Amino acid sequence: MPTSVFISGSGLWKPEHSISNDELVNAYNTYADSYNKQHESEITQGKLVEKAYSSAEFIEKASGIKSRYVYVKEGILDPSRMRPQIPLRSDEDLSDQAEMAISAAKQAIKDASLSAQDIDAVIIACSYTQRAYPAISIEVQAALGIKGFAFDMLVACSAATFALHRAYEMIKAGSAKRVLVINPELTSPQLNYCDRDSHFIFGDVATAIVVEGAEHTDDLASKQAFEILGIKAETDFSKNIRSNFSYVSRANDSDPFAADKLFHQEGRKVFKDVCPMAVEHIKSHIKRYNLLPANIKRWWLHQANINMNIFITRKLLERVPSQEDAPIVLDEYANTASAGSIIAFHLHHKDMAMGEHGVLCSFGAGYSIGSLVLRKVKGEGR
Ligand code: CO8
Repeated sequence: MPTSVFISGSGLWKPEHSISNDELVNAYNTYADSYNKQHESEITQGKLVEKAYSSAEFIEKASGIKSRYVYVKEGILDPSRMRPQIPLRSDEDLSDQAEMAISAAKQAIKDASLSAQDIDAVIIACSYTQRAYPAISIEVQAALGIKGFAFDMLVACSAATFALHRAYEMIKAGSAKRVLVINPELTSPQLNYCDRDSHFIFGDVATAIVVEGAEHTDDLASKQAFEILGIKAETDFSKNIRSNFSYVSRANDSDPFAADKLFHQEGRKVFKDVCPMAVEHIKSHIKRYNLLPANIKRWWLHQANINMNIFITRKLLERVPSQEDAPIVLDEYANTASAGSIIAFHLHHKDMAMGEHGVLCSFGAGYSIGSLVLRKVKGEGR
């Protein structure tokens, strides 16, 4: 059984299309005008509420988001549609999510200096899978020619960290040697582009990480590696971030595409509830390894809101965090659900020196919080 577990490679795939705040707001405001005109009499009678305008300035100030990548742009900015128009694929074709996942996975495998045949388990971990079965992970496993086993798991914002936890445990238990954790976050089909409170929040992306066990870092093919010192997970039920999308809608005789079936949240409440939870969670986790916040070189935090991340790292460090302390990727990527902290890790770890520590942490829907304490043990750095 390997004595230690390492992250030896990472990958990031982003769609070729992006939407700026201005583009999004223009489309929404045109839609709002047409909605208000169409429902003028109900609005005057107080039966319906007038749709207020969205604002690019509000979005950037409230969230730090300037732009987002989208898998398919067509349809989203059409005021008469307000959702992406993703062509239906046949059962013979690779699914959209498998295709996204494979692009990120290939990069991660290459980054770990491995080939697909070296992997023996695949986890697809994200907020939604586009079908219930067969598992997207098994489709990816077959497409990459990986032996062993694969499964899908959904934990919303914490899917990626919770899957890394499972990979760590599987390696420690000896049930797998090298695990590929992939996060194809196809969020745009679940976003309510007709709701100004949430239309700006999410973007599409796929991330991947290779987790492997070894006795010594010399046994790893990869040129760089982070040892996973430990894992910590926490959940506390809350209805404040919710999607009621369900296969049961058919039996409920309810509209499967109604607003409550799409992402919706009480953003303010989430902010207030989750920030203190995340601070306490991280403090107690790093304490296990006799580390204090000042000993952590990098914070790869969940990317939901810039003000949330500043609040959390400020409480931890007792000073204003820099981009080097806690990288923010929201401006370019927006909230990519569970992939956010992995994007931050992927883009911002190569410069770290040997022996330096970092914390990867997700927080959000559930509520759920998942963290990993990492130490750089192989590779070039400063
Ligand atoms: N333009 C202009 N004004 C707006 C807009 C807009 N687009 N949206 C809201 N406003 C208005 C509000 O109506 C409100 O007006 P009033 O004061 O008249 O009521 C005013 O602006 C202030 O609104 P808020 O108090 O809501 O503004 P906040 O400063 O709280 O910012 C945020 C809103 C950005 C949503 C913020 O609350 C936030 O980010 N909170 C944290 C939420 C969070 O972390 N959520 C986790 C997300 S879930 C997740 O990560 C994974 C889920 C699974 C994936 C789902 C994929 C689809």
